[in-house]
Amino acid sequence: VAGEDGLRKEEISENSVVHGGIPIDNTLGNGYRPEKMDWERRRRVKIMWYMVVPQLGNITTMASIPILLLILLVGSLYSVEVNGGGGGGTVELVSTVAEQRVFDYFALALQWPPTYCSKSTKCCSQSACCRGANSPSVFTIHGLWPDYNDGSWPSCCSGSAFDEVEISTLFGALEQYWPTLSCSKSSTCHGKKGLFWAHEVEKHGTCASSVTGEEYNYFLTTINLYFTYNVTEVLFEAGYVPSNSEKYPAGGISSAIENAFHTTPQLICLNGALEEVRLCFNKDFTVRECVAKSDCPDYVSLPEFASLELNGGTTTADRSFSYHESS
Ligand code: U2P
Repeated sequence: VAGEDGLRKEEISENSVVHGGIPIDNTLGNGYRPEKMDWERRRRVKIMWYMVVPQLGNITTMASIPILLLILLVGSLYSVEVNGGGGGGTVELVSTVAEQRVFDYFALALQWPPTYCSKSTKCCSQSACCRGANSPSVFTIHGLWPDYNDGSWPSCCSGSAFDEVEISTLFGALEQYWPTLSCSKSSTCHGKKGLFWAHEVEKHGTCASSVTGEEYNYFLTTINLYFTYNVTEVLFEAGYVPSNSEKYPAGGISSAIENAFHTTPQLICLNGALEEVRLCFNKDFTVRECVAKSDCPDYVSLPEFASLELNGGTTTADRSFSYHESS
């Protein structure tokens, strides 16, 4: 059967639907409980002996030796593995340290493409701003971010580098609901330029994996949340529809979302236009308040889409987005 968004949508179980061919778990949201993961997952940090041994030359008093021995003893308590020998004649002491401070909550950041795209003056093949008539006309995903209650967040935690093969079955949904809007390629955590998806999963997904699981599950969890908390539908139904002439009270937009989802969103604006709506969740995906406050003026616009042009006139309206083009 056709879904409201025109995509194929068929019931496959009580709690699951297929959106655009992607099975989406509708149990996410208030009832969703991810598998308990190992919170104390640890990362290995290599301490090379050749970094430690030169320091011995600086130790001039016999009194320092017990201190050094104590340091080595404490270090060995943390050690899980000692790789001796090695071709280079160095002995490698491998110790473990806590991977990251345990994060407190998630922020689901959704962006309004017309506002985001208004920042850009140039077009490129990977940018969904340049899809002409097919450019996104709904809030799209920016990211699912683990956050701390003090307003900061972890980033670029240990984990595998982005592998597009892992999420190939999600491409349809990702291109539509998590499109790349920027032409300037994001920097990834590995000092390279890469896809928007690579940037988000490497910067944020690696720090969320204790709850979401790794890459594929990070994307799937995020898409599920996005469908469960349909901000576009809530705002359009409340009369907050795209317009280049209307201004809407930011408080009204906030209240519409609060009435629907029982949490106050964080609104982010750019030059008086709504750019992002962020919803916050506990780690069991029940809603909660965000820590950061909205930065919008009292009245905001929700601009209509103005398509950008690719290379002086040719829009990408009839070009299908290829993730390979930006890699
Ligand atoms: O808000 C500007 C950028 O800061 C990063 N951010 C913000 C809030 C938050 O809770 N977590 C977080 O990571 C985002 O960086 P990005 O993912 O775009 O690299 C956000 O865009």
